[in-house]
Amino acid sequence: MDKYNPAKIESKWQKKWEKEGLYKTPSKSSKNKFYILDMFPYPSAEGLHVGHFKGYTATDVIARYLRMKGYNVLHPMGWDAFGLPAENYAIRTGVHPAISTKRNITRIREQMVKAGFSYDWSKELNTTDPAYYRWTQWIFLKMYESGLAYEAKAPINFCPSCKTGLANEEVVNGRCERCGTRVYKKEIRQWILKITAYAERLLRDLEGLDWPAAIVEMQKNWIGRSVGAEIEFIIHNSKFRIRVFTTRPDTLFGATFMVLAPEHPLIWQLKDKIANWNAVEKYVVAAKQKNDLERQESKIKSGIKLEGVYAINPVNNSKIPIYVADYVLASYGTGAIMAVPAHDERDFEFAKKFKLPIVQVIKTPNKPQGVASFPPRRWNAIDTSGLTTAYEGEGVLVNSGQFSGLLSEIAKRQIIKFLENKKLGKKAISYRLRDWIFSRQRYWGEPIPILHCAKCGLVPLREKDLPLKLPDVKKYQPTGTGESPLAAISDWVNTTCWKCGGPAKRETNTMPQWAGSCWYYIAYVVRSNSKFTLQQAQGDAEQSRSIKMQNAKLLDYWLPVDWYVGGAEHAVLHLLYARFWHKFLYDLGVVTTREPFTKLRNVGLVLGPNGKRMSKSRGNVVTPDEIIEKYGADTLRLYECFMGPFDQIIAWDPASVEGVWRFLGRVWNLAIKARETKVTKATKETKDLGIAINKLTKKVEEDILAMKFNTAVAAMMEFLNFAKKSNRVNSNIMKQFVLLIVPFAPHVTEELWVKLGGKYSVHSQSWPKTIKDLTESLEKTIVVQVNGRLRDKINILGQVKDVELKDKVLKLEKVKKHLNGKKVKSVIIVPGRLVNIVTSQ
Ligand code: ANZ
Ligand code: ZN
Repeated sequence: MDKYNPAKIESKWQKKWEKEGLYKTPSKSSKNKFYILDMFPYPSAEGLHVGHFKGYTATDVIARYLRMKGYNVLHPMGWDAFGLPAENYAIRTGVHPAISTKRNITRIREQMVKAGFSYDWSKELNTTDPAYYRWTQWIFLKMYESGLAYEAKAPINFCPSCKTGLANEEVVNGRCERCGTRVYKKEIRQWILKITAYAERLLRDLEGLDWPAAIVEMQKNWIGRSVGAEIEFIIHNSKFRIRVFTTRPDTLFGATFMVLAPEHPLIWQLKDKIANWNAVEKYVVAAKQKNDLERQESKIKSGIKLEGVYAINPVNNSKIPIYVADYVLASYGTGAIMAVPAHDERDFEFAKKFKLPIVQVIKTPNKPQGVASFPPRRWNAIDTSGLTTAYEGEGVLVNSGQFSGLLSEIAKRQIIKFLENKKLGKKAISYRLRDWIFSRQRYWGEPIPILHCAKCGLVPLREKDLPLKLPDVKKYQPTGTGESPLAAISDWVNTTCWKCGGPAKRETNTMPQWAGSCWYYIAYVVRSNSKFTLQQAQGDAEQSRSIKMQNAKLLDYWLPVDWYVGGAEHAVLHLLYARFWHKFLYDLGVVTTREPFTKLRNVGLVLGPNGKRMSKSRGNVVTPDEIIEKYGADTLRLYECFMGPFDQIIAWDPASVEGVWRFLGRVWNLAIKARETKVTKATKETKDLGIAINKLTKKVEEDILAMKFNTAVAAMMEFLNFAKKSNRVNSNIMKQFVLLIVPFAPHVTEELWVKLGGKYSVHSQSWPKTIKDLTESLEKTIVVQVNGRLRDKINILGQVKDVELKDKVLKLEKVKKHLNGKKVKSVIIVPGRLVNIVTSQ
C-alpha cells in the first residue's frame, strides 16, 4: 500500500513552490493586507534549534491560514547580522566576520526552507549589507540633523571583557548582558541618541497596543515617569543653589538635610567653601568605582558631610546640612535630593547612621483619604509618633506651618504654588529613561557617518557619500583604549573634509548591535531587488518624486506590522529602540503610523528533553535538522504546535514527536481509503461526520487566531479517531480535513490534496467554509435524462453550480448520442437528483 513517506514528498514540493514563487507577496493588491513578522535571528554559527522554530512555525501557520482566508500576507525573513559573536570569532580565527556570517546565513536559511516556512525569500535582507546599512546610516544622519544624535563625554557602563561601552538596557543586574562581566563606569567620548525626547510619546502610545501586559509594564517602568516638583535650595552665603527633584513636595518641612551625588558638579564649585575638602575628594573618587546597582543596593549607606556649607529650606528658612553620598545617583532627576528621613527609607537609614534629625510631617488622617474639597478641609492626624521606620505613605500634614492639616494631595499643589511665588520651585516630571549610548568601540557594526575636521568640527557625511562602508582590517582585537579597531586603519581614518577640503578624521566608533533591527520591518516593505529606498533625495527630481510616492504608498499599505512574534527578552531593548526610531521616522514623514507593531506575542522557551535550558555545553540541544531527517518537516512543525501553550516554557518530548508522526501516517492512510469510499446515502453516521468536520473547522480557525495551536492539533487527532471508526469518509470530507491541516503540515497536505483529486496547489485554496447543508458533503448520483428518458448516471461531489453541471452532462457520450444533433431547448435540473435535457423536436 501507498505509505506516508515524507522524504519522498517534502523536498519535491519545496522545490516546486520555490520555482513557482508560490509565496511571493504581490506588493500591489486589492486584497486586505496582513503583515506577520518574526523577530529576525542573529545568524549564529550553531544554527537554530527547535526552540527558535517554535515561533517561526507559529507565524507560518498564521500566515498560511490568513492566505487561505484571502489576505495579501507579508511574511518575510532576514538576518540581524552585526554583533559581537562574529567579531569574537574573527578575533579567535582571523576569519572575516562577513565570511563567517555569510556561511551561517546559508546554513540557517537552508534549515528554514527545509521546514517549509512560507517566507517570501525575495524580500530577504541582511543588516550588514551595505545597501541596507546605507539607510541605517541615513536615519542616523537625519537624527543628527534633528539634534537627536549628539556627541558627549559621559561616564558610561563599560564592560572590561568586551572592552566596549554599553547602553543601560544592556546592563543586567550590574553585569554585561552578553558576557556577564561586572561593568564599571568609564568616562569616554560617546555618540548618544536622545530617546528621552520621545519619553512621553513612548509611554502614552503603549495604551493602544495589543501587547503582553508584562512587556507593557516593563516598558512603563523603564520609562519611569514620576510627577512631582523641582525645588531650589539656596546655599547659605553663596550664589549657588541646589536643585532637587522630588515626588513628595508635601514633605518639604521634613527635609532635614540634603544629599548630592558624588558626580555632582556643585561639589567642585563649592570646593573653596568646603572645610574638609581632602576627605570629600577622597570619597568622591572612591564612589565613582561602583556601578549604579551596587550603589543602590548597599544596605549600609556611606557618605560625607560638606563641612562649612548649609542649604536653606525654602518653606521655613531653616539651615540644613549638605552631604555627598553615593546612594544618590548622578543620572536621575537632578543628581541631588532633599532628604526627608521620616518618610523615605533610604534617607531614614542615612539619618540614623549620621545622627541627623528625623521630623515627622505626614501622619495617617483620622478620616478616609482622598476626598478633596474646596476650600480644603483640615484634618486631624492619628497619633503615630515614634517612627521605627520611614512612613512612606501619603496622609495629612503635621509640623508644616500653614499647610498643616491638609491632605498630601492638596498640600503638594499648594506648596508648589508657594514655591512658584518665591521663584524657588515648580511642578516637574522626571523620567527614569536615559538617553541611549549609541557608540561601540568595536569593529563589526555600522560605521557612524561623521567626520571630525580640525577646522569645521563635526561634519556629517552627505547623503551621496553613503554608504560609508566598513573597511577590511587585519586585526579585530578591541584596543581597550576607548577606540575601535578601525582607528588603526589610517588610510580609512584619514580623509578630507568635504566642507573645507582640509584634513579630517573619520569617526571610528560603530553603531550598537540594536541599530539594524530598528527599521528592518520597514526595509522589507521598501525592498526591490537588492535596493532599499526610504526617501530618495538625490538624482533626477522627477524620478525621485515618483520613487518617494511609490514608497509612501507601499509603506502606507503595509504598515504597521499587524502581528509580531518573538522572545520576551527584548522587552526594553529592541522593542523600545524600534518604537523610538519609528516615531522619529513618523516625524520625518517616512511612515504614517505612530507605532510599528500593533500586536505582539511572546513565544515560550523550549527546554531540552531533560527539562534544562538547551545549550551546547549541556549537550541537550535538539536541532530541527535531526527531527526533519527522522520524521520530516511536517512532524516537526506539528509537534512544535502540539507541544503545549504557545507562550509557556515546555520541555521537548521525543515520545510526543513520535505520536505526532503516527498521527500524520494515519491521516495519510485515511485519505488513501477515502479515495475509494463512495457514500451515496445520508445516514446518521454521515450526518455525524458532517457535524464533526464542521465543528473542527471552527475550532481550528479559532485556535489558530488565539495561538492555541496545541488544542487545534488535539482536536484534529480526535476527529481522526472518530472518522476512522466510520467507513463513510469520502474524498469530499477528507479534502476538507486536509485543508484544515494545511497551515500546520504543508507538504503532506499538498500531496494528499492532489491524490484526492484537488487542483494544485492546496496552498492556493480558500479556507473551507463550514458545510451548511450536510447533504453537500455527500457524493450524489445524478440521473441524466434526455427528453424524460434515462440515458446515463453521474456521480457528483459536493455542490456543483448549474452551469457546470449542464456543461458536464452535455459532454457525456451517451447524451451526445441521444441528442443526435438536435437543438437543446432547455435543461431542467432537480438539485442533487436529476438533469433532464429537453430538445426541440
Ligand atoms: C523627597 C522625598 C520625600 C522623596 C519622601 C521621597 C519620599 P521616583 O518615584 O522613583 O521618581 N530621588 C530623586 N533623585 C534621586 C537621585 N538622583 N538618586 C536617588 N534618589 C533620588 O523617586 C523620586 C524620589 O527619589 C524623589 O522624591 C527623591 O526623594 C528621590 F518622603 O524627595 B524624594
Ligand atoms: Zn572641514
